[in-house]
Parts: sequence; C-alpha cells; structure tokens
Amino acid sequence: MKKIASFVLAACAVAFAVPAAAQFAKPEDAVKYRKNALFVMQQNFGRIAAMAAGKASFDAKVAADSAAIAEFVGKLPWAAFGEGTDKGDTRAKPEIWKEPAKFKEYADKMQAEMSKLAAAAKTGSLDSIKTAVSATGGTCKTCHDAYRKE
Ligand code: ASC
Repeated sequence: MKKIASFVLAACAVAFAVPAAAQFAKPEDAVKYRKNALFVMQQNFGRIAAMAAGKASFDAKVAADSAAIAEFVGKLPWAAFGEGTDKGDTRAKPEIWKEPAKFKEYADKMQAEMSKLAAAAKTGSLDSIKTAVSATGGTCKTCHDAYRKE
C-alpha cells in the first residue's frame, strides 16, 4: 500500500512539476516556447481583464476556466530564459541575464498574483476578480517596464 502511494505521488510530481530550467534543441526553440506560453497566458488573462473592465459580459465559468489556464501557463515561460537565449527574435532585455534574482522575483510575483486571480475567479465574485486583475496586471507591467524592449 505504501509502495503504491509513493508511486502515485511520484507520478503526480512528474505530471505537475515545471522545470526551473529546461533543455531546448536550439535557443530559438526556447524563445518561441516562452513567447508562445506568454501569448496563451495573455489571451486568457485578457479575457478576464475585459470582463473586469466591463468590455465583455461577465461569465463566471469562462472567467474561472481562463484564470486556471493563465495560472498554469504562467508557470512555463521562466524555464526558457536560459543562457544563450538572449538573442534572436526577442524583445527580452539583456538585463534579464545580468540580474536573474530580480527577474525571478518579478516572475514569482506575477505567478503569486495570478494564483490569487484564479482563486478569486473560482468564487465567482466579479468584485474580487476586478481587484485581482488589477494586481496581476500591475505585475505584468512592472516586469515589462524593466525587462522588455519597446
Ligand atoms: C495584458 C497584457 C499586459 C498586461 C498589462 C497590464 O493583458 O498584455 O502586458 O495586461 O497591460 O498593465
């Protein structure tokens, strides 16, 4: 029984773990990976932000589903900012690789606020969603101002 439990736990860990650093065949693949992940995150976040701003009608189920996707996908980009991925088709500023601790702090802050948004969306309260959208959007902006080229 104990063996089965450890096996199930290990399998779950593999299924849900997101690597802190990942291997990519080419640096371009890492750039593409993080851009695509951020795009999918933004599309889902943007859907809820539009509801929060009254630009789209509020649908609690769509908001909760979108927030859950944004929360999960928001964990993905960070493993794709490894050494040698500062070149090519990217607006990522070189500072990311000069001050990785600060970059990580911003990435972690975004994920923490995105988790709060997912929790708020689960409750179905538009007021809570509005507060969380604003806090989450602030973390997007802070990081873009510091680390994204125009
Ligand atoms: C978005 C998006 C961002 C943030 C930011 C919030 O939807 O693409 O970068 O929200 O604009 O201030």
